[in-house]
Amino acid sequence: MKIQNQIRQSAYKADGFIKKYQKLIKDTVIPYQYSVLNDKARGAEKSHVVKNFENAARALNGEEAGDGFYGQVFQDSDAAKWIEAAAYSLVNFPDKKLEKLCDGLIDKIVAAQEKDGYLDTYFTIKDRDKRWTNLLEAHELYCAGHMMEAACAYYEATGKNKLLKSMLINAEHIYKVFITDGHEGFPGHPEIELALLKMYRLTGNKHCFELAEHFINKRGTDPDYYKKETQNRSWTVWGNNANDNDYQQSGVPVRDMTDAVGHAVRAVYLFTAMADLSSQTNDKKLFDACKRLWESITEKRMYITGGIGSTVHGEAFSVDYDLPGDTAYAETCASVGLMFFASRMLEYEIDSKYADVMEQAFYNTVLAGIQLDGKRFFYVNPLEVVPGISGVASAYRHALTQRPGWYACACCPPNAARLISSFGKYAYGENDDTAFCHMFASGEVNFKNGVSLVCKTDYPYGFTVQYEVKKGGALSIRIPGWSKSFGLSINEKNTYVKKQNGYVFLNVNDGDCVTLSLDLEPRFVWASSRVARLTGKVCLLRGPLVYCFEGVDNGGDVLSLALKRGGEVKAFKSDDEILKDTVKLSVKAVRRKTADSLYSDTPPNETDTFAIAVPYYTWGNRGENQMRVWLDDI
Ligand code: FUB
Ligand code: ZN
Repeated sequence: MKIQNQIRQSAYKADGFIKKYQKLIKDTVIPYQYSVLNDKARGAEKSHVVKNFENAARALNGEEAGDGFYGQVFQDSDAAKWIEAAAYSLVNFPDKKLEKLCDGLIDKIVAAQEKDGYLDTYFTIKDRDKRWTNLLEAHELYCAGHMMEAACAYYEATGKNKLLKSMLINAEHIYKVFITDGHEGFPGHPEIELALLKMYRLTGNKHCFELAEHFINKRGTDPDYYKKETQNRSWTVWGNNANDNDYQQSGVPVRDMTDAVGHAVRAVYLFTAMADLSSQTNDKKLFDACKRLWESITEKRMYITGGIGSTVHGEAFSVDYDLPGDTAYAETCASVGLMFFASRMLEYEIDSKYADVMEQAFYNTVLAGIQLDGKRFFYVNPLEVVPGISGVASAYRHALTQRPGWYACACCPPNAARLISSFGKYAYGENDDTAFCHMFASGEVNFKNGVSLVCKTDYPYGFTVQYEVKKGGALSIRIPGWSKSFGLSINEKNTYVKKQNGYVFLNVNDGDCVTLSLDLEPRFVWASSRVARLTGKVCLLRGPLVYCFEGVDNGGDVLSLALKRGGEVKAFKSDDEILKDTVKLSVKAVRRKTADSLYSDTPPNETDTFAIAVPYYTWGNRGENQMRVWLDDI
């Protein structure tokens, strides 16, 4: 079986929309996050993550551990994700100063590693005897996984192997604990599985592979494992319910899983590793489980924005068709993880449905996670907010109307940063024979089959994609499921090519110019009537972008707006400074003005109007106001 893989980070040099975002990450997000990690960002939640490493190193030297440990039990992972984002960014935009900052932080991290290879500041500072006694809650394997990913990215970016060496030693330590010495546990929060597989790909280290396989296969084989673990310890982090096998995806072995349940980020990180392992070992049973889980998510449990996790309770999936917009959780990390999952599914099976979702999650929820100026971030991504209720009333407290500067639980901001910086890995894929274009991203890309292209497009606002072929060969391009029709020309000659699984397969020559034209018309989209919250509602999309209505464009009130079915929709360049370079939509609508009283027997007074919609990812950038993705359809 020929597996399609992600391209190397250095194989893609971005231009256009993606380059602008990667520049924002480099110029603003990475420096800002570095200042947060060092507790130098004014007005942001305290992080203390760098101090935690310094204090752990002190403890290892037999000194007092400074001001001790502060933060979440998984605070170390914020530093890891920052290094990973910085590493990708160093490939995009070489920068000696940033590299020095990374080297300095890596020195501090490695200094906090214990002699036996263990690395986790929470336990090194607080209580070394408690290591590996609380896999359910304590995130040791999760933190190790993130640090392994950072180590791989930094080695690939710079050739420097200090962190990689240290994480290989850490992996050996974990191998000893879980395989040689037979610890019965498996990760409470999956992450290390996908990271170990990355380390294996990079270094060929067999223990990394075995350990990943072990953790994946072990999960769910003893549904009582966490119960026993909890009984065997006298301490807890949050008092997690050890019987909630859905929450931690531990009730059944992975090959028997059917529905996506529990904590959404944990789920998609696990499924990513399962998909990766299935393609590396050609394990059809495992891949079939991944397919069932994929269908469970994308056909019954995913928001139109590519957000997942319908409930704040456990940051989790709930049940089929339960997709409330106003109380949605739809964590930014979960959509990042969904992209990981999609990308690994493509390795086993080329099918455009995976890249369609990858794109949906990216252009809507992941980008919404970052304010347009790169300084504020959403953790939760609701599809409707009403100031005064959202972020205030108890059921809505998590659904903020504005992005905060940082979070006490800061998993999302660096996650979005690492994803955007490595966008090329998701947009382009390859095997020895074929170059794959899964998403449309301007810039130059060089594949291992020898194909070299320059892609030119204004995507996601322009729907012509041009590939100038510098070196020819086998090339496959995805035709997005949302595009009702498409045109393909080679050297300006219309060419008919049949789609296979949503891709066209071409053989291109040096100097060819391939042009793909996609549907630019805005689309009305309705949800299945099984989604109780969305009956009678409609939303607007153009290309991959979901649109939403904000008060600021609509006289301060979007709650009284309804859309006219089939009404003309006009796309126009945004006239406003903050949303410059975006395209807004104007659509025929009705304003339904009600009486002032809470209830009235006077029907609303209806007047025709135009409603203005903006891309969902840009919402909340112009002050606090109402926002709605779905409006009544009349
Ligand atoms: O537990 C680590 C991370 O913090 C999770 O992935 C997020 O959902 C948040 O709970
Ligand atoms: Zn998060």
